[in-house]
Amino acid sequence: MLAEDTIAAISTPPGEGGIGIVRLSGPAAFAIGKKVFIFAGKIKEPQSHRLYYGHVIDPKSGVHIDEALIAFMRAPRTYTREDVVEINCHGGIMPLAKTLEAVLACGARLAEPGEFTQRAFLNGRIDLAQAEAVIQIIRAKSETAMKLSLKQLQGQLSQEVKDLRRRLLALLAHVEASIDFPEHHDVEEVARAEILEQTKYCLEQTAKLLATATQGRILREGLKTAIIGLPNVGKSSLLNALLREQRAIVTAIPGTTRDVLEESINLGGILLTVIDTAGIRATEDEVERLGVERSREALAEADLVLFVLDSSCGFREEERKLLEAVGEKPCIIVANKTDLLADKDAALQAIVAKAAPRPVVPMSLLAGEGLDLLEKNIIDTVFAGAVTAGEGAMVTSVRHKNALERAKAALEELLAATEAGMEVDLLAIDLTCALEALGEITGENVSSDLLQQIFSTFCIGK
Ligand SMILES: Nc1nc2c(ncn2[C@@H]2O[C@H](COP(=O)(O)OP(=O)(O)OP(=O)(O)O)[C@@H](O)[C@H]2O)c(=O)[nH]1
Ligand SMILES: [Mg+2]
Repeated sequence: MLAEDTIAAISTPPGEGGIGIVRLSGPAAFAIGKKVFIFAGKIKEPQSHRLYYGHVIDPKSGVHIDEALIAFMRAPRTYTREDVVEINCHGGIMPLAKTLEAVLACGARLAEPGEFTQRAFLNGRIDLAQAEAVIQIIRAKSETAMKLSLKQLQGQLSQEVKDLRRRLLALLAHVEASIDFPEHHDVEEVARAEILEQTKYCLEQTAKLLATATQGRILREGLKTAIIGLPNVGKSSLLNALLREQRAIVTAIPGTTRDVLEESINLGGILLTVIDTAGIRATEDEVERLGVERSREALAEADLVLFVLDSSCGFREEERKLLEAVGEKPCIIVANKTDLLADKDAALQAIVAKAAPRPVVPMSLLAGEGLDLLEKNIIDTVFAGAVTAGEGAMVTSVRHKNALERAKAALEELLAATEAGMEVDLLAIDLTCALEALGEITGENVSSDLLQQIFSTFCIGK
């Protein structure tokens, strides 16, 4: 399966830095590395996985291009399982471009985005879910996202999916035996009992994995949090408090915020993408009306809604209507401006009664009160108190979620068909469907188009 050509790319980000790396992988990597490099000392044959000092040269003229370190890494103990060479140059645009040019002149081909990782997958070092975890690690924006992706790279999700596939393959073998030998009725009887039991188990496991998908996506991509409310209730003040920075303009004039403002905050290792919106009201003003439209869009896309109200105004009729638009989304009521309340308890009780069952957090953003309680409530509402990635495998990608949904549907069909005493050949069809869907996750069963699509989202040089 090993590729015949040798690929090369600049593997460090563009721009200036202390060092920059040109990486080569493939059968000619060592030969090309030796052509473009002269060792400082007398080295006949470099050892694998060691760094050597010397100069990168133009292979035609012999002119020095840069002072550098080079490492030769012998297959299979490498990222791609092929021979790999890494040249550490100075991290500038020119030395890297010139070094890349030199290795290309010696016969290497410029790598496609993600091609190094694709080779690691094709050469069987990692499966597809693990390859996808590599890019997730690179893109991780919070500690939790990073931990989650690392688990996936270590193969936790893959193990669970492979276990399910192993069970279903064993079933398929049973079923095919009874198709091939229909005169042996006992084979079929055993097969049916076994199919029932195993299908139930696999369905349960698939459902368990699917149940982690929403939280998995949020932990990886961040929690989309929309601050919603009527004008002048303190939405922008809340954004500023969460950011601990005067980001949004706050004035006593209703309708101050005209556009949505988006900022990221880190809440105990979780990424929150907080959106401050224009206060929602009917308005003649063209700019404000467009802002209100965007507020409604932000509301529709949110994972969590922070619904701010001015507690000195009570729970207004427009707020009841707006809360209806929030629907079943996780939502926390922020009862702001408690500093203006004469009888705090009574006023809050009235709000709690109208907002139920949603939690109400009393706050005074002016006095800086209630922020801790709100942050605790956010974690409780979305993560049921637990923000860690948990013990078991977690589904963090939409692609995996879709595949699991298809596997689940096929298993449900299989269960129903088995219970209804359908022909064994029909059961084989459902089994194959479930197997194919699961195989898409780990890459046992993927088209080259899909592979192309997945790896093209990678960066060049990875
Ligand atoms: N008394 C009191 N005033 C507050 C409190 N929080 C905010 N305010 C004031 O309320 C006014 C409106 O605050 P903003 O944060 O701009 O409100 P907003 O909801 O973003 O308003 P729009 O963008 O116009 O929809 C400002 O004058 C704030 O100083 C509070 O806890 N107590
Ligand atoms: Mg505002």
